[in-house]
Amino acid sequence: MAGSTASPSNARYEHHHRDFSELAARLERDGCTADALVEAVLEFQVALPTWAFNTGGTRFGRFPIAGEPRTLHEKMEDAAQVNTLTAAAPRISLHIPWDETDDVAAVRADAARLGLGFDAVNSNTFQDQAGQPLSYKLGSFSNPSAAVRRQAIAHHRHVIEAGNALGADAITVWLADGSNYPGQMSLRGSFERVRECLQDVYAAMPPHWRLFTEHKPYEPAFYATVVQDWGSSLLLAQSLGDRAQCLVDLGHHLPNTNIELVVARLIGAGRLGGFHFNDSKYGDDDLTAGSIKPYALFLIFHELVLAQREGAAGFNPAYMIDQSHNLKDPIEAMLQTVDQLQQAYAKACLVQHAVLSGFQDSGDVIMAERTLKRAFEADVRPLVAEARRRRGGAIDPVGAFRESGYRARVAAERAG
Ligand SMILES: [Mn+2]
Repeated sequence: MAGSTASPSNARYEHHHRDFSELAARLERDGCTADALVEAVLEFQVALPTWAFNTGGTRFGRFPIAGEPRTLHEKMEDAAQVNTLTAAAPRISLHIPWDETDDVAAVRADAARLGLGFDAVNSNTFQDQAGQPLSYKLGSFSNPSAAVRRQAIAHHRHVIEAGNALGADAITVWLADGSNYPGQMSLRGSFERVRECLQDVYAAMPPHWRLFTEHKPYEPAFYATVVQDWGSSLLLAQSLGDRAQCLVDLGHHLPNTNIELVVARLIGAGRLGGFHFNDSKYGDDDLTAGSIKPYALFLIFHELVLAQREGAAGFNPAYMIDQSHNLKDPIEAMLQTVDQLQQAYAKACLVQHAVLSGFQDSGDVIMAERTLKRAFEADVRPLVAEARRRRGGAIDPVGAFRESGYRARVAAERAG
C-alpha cells in the first residue's frame, strides 16, 4: 500500500492510529475484520462532475470565488485535488458542450498526467446554444417539430463521439422536456417521441456503451415532465435494449419519496445504471450528499452493497455526483461529499446481511431494524480515514486541502 506522501498533514493526526485501533477492536467483537472493511471501502469510487467545480447559482444570482476554473484543464486540476485527497474519485463526468474540446489528444494526455479517467458524458438540450438553428423552448426529443428532434439527436451523436474519443463508455440523458400547462402538449405523444429519438441515440452508441435515462418530477417543466419518474425511465430503458439503464438522481424525487425502494426496484429489474448523489430538503436542491438525510443515504447504500454482495444480475452502477455549490468552496464541498459517501458505504458494509435476513424471516421487527441501525450508528470515520491513508490520501481531506494553500495559489494563477 502507498504511504502518505500525498498528504503531509497526516503526520499531525497522531490520534488517528489510536482511534482506528479502538474501532478495529470494537468491530472484531462484532465479528468483522477491520482490514477487510478497509479493503471494502477502497473499492468504492465516485465520479466528479466538471460543472460542480465552479460556484453554482440560482436564478437569483451567483457569488463567484477567486480561483474558479476557467477551462476544462483547470477543472481537471481541481478534480485531481479531490482524487488525491480522497483516493476515491479517479474519474470525471463531462458535460457537452460546456466541456467541448477540439484537442482530444491534449485532454487525454492531461487526464492521464493528473491520474483521471472519464465516466459517463452528459448531453445538453435543456438550453439553446449560441448559433444553434432551432430552439428547444418547447422541448427537444418531445418537440412536435421533427426538425428540432433531428437536431437534438445530432447533438447526442456528437456527445457520444466526443465521449468515445476520450475513453468514456456511457451517456447520461436528462431531458428538461415537458409542459408547464395542461393542454400544452400530448402526454402520450410526447413520451412516444422521446422513446423514438432515444432509439436513434441508442443505435448510435458503440457496442460497449451504456445509455442512462435520468428522471425528474418537475422543473423546468412545472406541469408534466416527460420522463417524470422511475417508472417512465424504466419503460424507456426496457424498450431500448439491454444497454439502457436508469440513473437515479437523489434530488429528482418528490418530498418523502422512498428512494431506497426505487433503487431496490431498479436493481430487481436489472436496470439500475447509475447515481447522481446529492441531498435535498425540498426538491432538486443540489446540496452536499449526506447533509440533510444521512439515514436515507445509508439505506440507499445498504441496497447497493447488498446487491453487490449478492451479485445481482446487471448490477454495475456508475456512481457520480451532481451538486451545485452556491456557498461552499466547490473543491471543499466535493471533498466533504466524497467523505460522506465513503462513510455511508462503509456503514452499509457493516450490515450483517445473514443476521438481518434471519430476523426478516422470523418476523422480528425490532431486531431487524436494530441490525440496520447498529451499522448506521457506528462511527466509521477512523475506518474511511484509514482507507484513504493507505492509498496515499488524507486522513482529513478538507483540513489537508486548507493546509495545502491550493485555493490561494490558483486564485493568483487564474486571475482575470
Ligand atoms: Mn442529475
